[in-house]
Amino acid sequence: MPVAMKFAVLTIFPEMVAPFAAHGIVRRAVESGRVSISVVDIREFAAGRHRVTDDRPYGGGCGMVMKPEPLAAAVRAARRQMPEALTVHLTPQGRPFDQDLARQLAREKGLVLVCGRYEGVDERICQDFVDAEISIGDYVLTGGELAAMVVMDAVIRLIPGTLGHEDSAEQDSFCDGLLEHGHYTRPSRFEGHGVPEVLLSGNHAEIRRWRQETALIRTFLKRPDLLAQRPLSDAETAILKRWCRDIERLLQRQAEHRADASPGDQQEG
Ligand code: 6GU
Repeated sequence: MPVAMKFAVLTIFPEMVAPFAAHGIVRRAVESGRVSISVVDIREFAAGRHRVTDDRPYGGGCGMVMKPEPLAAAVRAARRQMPEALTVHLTPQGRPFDQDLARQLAREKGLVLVCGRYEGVDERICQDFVDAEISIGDYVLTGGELAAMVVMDAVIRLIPGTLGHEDSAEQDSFCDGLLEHGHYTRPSRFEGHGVPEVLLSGNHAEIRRWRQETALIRTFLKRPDLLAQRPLSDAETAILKRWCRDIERLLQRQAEHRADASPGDQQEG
């Protein structure tokens, strides 16, 4: 099995990243040879007896900055091993990571993931040694390691053959821009709650329709922003129109009830 994707993670905390490759689907991807993950200790590229990787910021201020020389040497060494790889710096200043970007990265031959620590890395590294900057969200982490693992996880599961079922990645949340429908397994009653009848019916066309409908309505209720930027299919438009009609009919019936009620009843309500 030729390696489909090579990762190198550059960090001063290799022990934090190493266990990532030891579990679940990621582990299987590595063991099958589809994926390789090498964790590179930036400190090994630092000079001197103390192998210092950070220093005080020019201009003063609090916090430390990662020195450029060890980072540059580590990036160069990783690129020598993986000449076709894209070098990515994980930073809150980067492009927001999402499923589209994960799909894009899954087409690369390799990724060199540069994890910063302290207040940041020397700006000259950002300019000259990095092809892309990625952020995993609008919050601040103490370092890029968790972000690198998030990116690797999302990318690895998109590499053909890494998931058990070949079609699993196509059925994901976000694959078609919607959240997923709900999932149920045995028992059929749990603490007073049943399972939607249709899922027990064995009618696969009906089940597909139910899943499509609940995925759409759930997305509308939980993440309307996802629908706003995505064209609706004819079937989806029909589903939403039917819900609109049902809601209008309900409101109409309520209005009729109020009109039927006597003035005395109305004062009580
Ligand atoms: Cl990539 N790094 C850090 N340090 N904080 C973050 C981040 C990355 N993405 C969101 N917050």
